[in-house]
Amino acid sequence: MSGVLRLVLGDQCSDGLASLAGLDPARDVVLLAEVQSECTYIRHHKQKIVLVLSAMRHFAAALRERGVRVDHVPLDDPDNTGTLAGEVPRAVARHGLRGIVCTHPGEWRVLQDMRGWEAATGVPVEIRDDDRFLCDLGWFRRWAQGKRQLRMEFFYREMRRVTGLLMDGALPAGGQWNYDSENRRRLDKGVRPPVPARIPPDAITQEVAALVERHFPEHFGTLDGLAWPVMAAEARAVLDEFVAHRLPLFGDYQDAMATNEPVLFHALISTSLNSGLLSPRECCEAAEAAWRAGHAPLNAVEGFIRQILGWREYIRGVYWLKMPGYGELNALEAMRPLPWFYWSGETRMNCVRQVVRQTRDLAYAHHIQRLMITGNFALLAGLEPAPVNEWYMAVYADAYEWVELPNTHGMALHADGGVMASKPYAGSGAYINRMSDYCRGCAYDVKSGAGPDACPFNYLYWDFVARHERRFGANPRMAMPLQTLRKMAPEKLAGIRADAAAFLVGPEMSPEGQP
Ligand code: FAD
Ligand code: DLZ
Ligand code: SF4
Repeated sequence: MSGVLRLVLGDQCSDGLASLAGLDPARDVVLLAEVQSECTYIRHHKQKIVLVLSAMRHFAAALRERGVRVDHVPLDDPDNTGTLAGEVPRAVARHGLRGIVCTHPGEWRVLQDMRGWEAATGVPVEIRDDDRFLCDLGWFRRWAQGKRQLRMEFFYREMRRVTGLLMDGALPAGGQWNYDSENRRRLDKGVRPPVPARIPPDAITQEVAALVERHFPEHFGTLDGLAWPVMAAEARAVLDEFVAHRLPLFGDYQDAMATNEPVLFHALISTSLNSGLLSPRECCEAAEAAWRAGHAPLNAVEGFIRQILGWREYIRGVYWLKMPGYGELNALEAMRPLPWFYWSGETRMNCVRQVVRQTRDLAYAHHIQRLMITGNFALLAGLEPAPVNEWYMAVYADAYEWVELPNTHGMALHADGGVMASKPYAGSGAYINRMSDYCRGCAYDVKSGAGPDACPFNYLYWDFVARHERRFGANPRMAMPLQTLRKMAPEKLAGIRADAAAFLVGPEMSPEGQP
C-alpha cells in the first residue's frame, strides 16, 4: 500500500513537527518545496529568503540522514511549478501517494490554499494543529469568548499557571506576576553591550545567497550582514549565548535604543522561533534555569518569558481569532501614503534613518525600534495601514503574517480600534530622547515643539491627539494627554497643527523614490 505526503513548509523545520508524527519511513514522502510564490507574495528581505531556503535545505539533509524519504524541490528546478498549490499535487502524483498530512500554517492565505488541495489532488488532506506553540488555538478561543476586552496580561497569567513556567506552586515566582516597571532604563553611560558572535554562512547558505541575489535582486536589503541560524544547533547556540551574556541585563535595557547598537541585550531568537529551529518552551526554560541558578535577576527573566509565553502566544491567538478581515480594519481612518524614506532611509529624522538603515543591513530591529520609531511615526502621521503592514512583512527576517499583523496593525497603528492594546502607543520626541541617543545626531531639535527646526514627532504627536480627541475622549488611559491638549492656548495648538500639516505635505513625506 502507498504512503502519504508529509508537507514541511519553510517555517516548519522542526523535529517533532505535527505532520511528521507517525511517519512511515518505508512508504511516506516528506515534501519540502522551494517555490517562487512564497518568495514573492511579499518582496521579503533577501536575508529572510536565504534563511528560510537554507533552513529547508539543512532540514531536508538531516531527515535524509535519518533514513526518511525526502522530496526537496529546489527553487531553480526546471520542473518547479512555482507554487505550493502546484508542487503538492505534482508530488502526490509523482510518488503515487494516498493522502496529504500538513501542519497548520502560519498564514490565513496558506490555510485557504491547503483547504483546496483535496479537490485538486483527489486524496484526503489532514491539517494537524501546530503544537509547537504553547497555547492551543481552541484554548485561546475559549479563553477569549465572552470577554469585552482582551488583555495580554491576564492571558499571560493563565499561561504561567497552565505551563508552570516561573511558578512556585500556585504563586508566581518572586511573588509578582510582572516586573515591567523595573525595565525602562535608557542605556547608561559606560555600559557596553556584548557583541553577539556571528554565525558564518556555510556552503549551503552561501549557495542559497547566490541564488537569492540572482532571482530576487530587486528585493529590499543587503546580504552582507547575513548571520542567521539555519539549523537547530546554531539556533541553540544563539540562545545559550544570549542567556550567558545578555539575559542578565535584558530587563533593564529592554526599551533602550542606541546608535550603532542594534542588538543591545535582546535575544536575536525570533527568526529561529518562527522558522521552528527553537521551541518557545526551551527558550523559557533556559531563562528560568538561569534565574534559579542565580545567574540572571527576576526582572530580566520574567520580562523575557513574558515576551514569549505572553506576547508571542497572545499575538498568535488574536490573529487566528480575528482573521480574515483583521487587516482590513482602519479604525483611525488613516489614508496617507507610505513615504519613500521607509525604503531609502533618506530622511532628516535621525531616529528613523538609523532604524531603516539598520533594518536594511540586518533585517532586524528590536521591539521598541519597530514600535516607537517607525511604528509611532506611521501612527502619528496617519499612514494607511496596508502599505505599512506590507513594509513590516517585507523588511524583517522574522516576519510572518500571524505575528506581524497584530503587532503592526493592532499594537503599532491602533487600526483595530483597540483589540490588541487599550491605548495607542503614541509618543513625542521626548520619549525617543529619553530612551535613546538618536536626538543628539539629528537635524531637528527635540526640545522644540513648533517651527522649522522642531522635532516632527513633537507637532505630529499633538496633531494626532487633537485629530482623535473625540475618539479617545472616553479612554481613561488617554486622559493625561487630552487634559494637556485642552489646556493648550488655541493659538499655540493652531501653530502646532499648521506645522504638522506643512510637514505632512512637505518633501520628506514624498511617496516617490528610486528603488
Ligand atoms: P527579544 O526582545 O529578545 O524578545 C524575545 C522573544 O520574545 C522574541 O524573539 C519574540 O519571539 C518574542 N516577542 C517579543 N515581543 C513580541 C511581540 N510583540 N510579538 C511576538 N513575539 C514577541 N516579531 C516577530 O517575530 N515577527 C514580526 O514580524 C514582528 N513584527 C513586529 C512589528 C511591530 C510593529 C512590532 C512593534 C513588533 C513586531 N514583532 C515581531 C515583535 C518584536 O519586535 C520581535 O519579536 C523582536 O524584536 C525580535 O527580536 P529578538 O528575538 O531579539 O526579541
Ligand atoms: C517565507 C518562505 C519563503 C521565502 N519561501 C518558502 C518556500 O519556498 N517554501 C515554503 O514551503 N515556505 C516558504 N516560506 C515560508 C512560508 O511563506 C510560510 O510557511 C507561510 O507564510 C505560512 O507561515
Ligand atoms: Fe527623532 Fe525628533 Fe529625536 Fe530627531 S529630534 S532623532 S526626529 S525624536
